[in-house]
Amino acid sequence: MPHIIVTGAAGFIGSHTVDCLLNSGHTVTGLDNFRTGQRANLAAALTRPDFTFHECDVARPGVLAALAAARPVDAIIHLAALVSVPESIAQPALNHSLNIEATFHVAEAARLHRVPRVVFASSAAVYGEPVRLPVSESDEKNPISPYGAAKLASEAILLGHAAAYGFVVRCHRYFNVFGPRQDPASPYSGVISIFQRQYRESRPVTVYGDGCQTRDFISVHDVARANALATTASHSGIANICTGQGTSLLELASHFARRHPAAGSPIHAPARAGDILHSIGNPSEAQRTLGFRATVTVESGLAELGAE
Ligand code: UD2
Repeated sequence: MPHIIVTGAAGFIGSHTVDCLLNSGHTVTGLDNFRTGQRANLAAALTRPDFTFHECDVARPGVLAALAAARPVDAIIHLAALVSVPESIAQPALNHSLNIEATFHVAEAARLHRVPRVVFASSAAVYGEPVRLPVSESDEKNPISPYGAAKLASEAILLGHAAAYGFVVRCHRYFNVFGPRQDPASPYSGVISIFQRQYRESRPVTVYGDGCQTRDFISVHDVARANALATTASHSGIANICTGQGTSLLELASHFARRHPAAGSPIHAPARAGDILHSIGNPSEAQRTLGFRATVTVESGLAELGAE
């Protein structure tokens, strides 16, 4: 059975990726330092004999390399990161360590221990405000945060190592990922997890700006499947992981309002500083190179959240 290391295994995307890999017959080693990940996210995985977990920090040199040396690895899926754009602005040095240096250690572990494939969690944040919609991988990259810049730099580090040392790297630029286990507690959580909690508690949601901004919301189940598919890719490359469909904040609020008719109308507040107006990805490269196509619509994804 292929053996896959997942960094950031206890996180939102990490834990779903672990579940998806285990359910498709892989042996998985999960790593997490619980900085933002939660042990509860791995409740199902931890009962499985084909899952091993290590509490450790992949930003520390040698940690990942030691694990890759201990047992042959078919792929590393590198999801451990500082995941918040505002946090990267408040703490650029921490962003550098967790998002750039940690990626370099992943590249080195792959080089030193002949790991044939690395899958990397990049982000639509590399584009900044997209120059056209839907945005394609070769379009201009103008990151507007240390987070976006670190993701772009990490792609380059991994692809350079891959070309020089002969392994395959797949960089996945995730758009707005949503689904179960996304922590709504932080003010910087994804808008869907925040709305879900507020509607459930019959509190009105806040829409920043006029609500006409659009996002390409993709289910975490689709993202996990794209990660698993990339562990057998034959060529290095970069792909948007998105649906190609935009949903405005007002449309999103009305989806929720239909499910929670008792909740009040949304409150409007000024647009958030640095907010991008429209973000919609072109999904064709992921389809061409991985055979990946998103299958979960926003409505069915919200139905799953509501059923929790
Ligand atoms: C997403 C990613 C971020 C980065 C960025 C790249 C998430 C959580 N964040 O940021 O990591 O990749 O894309 O461009 O996926 N909003 C409201 N009310 C709320 C909360 C949010 O109106 O209570 C609005 C917010 O102003 C924005 C939209 O909802 O226009 C989406 O906000 P978000 O924080 O979910 O994600 P985004 O696109 O800012």
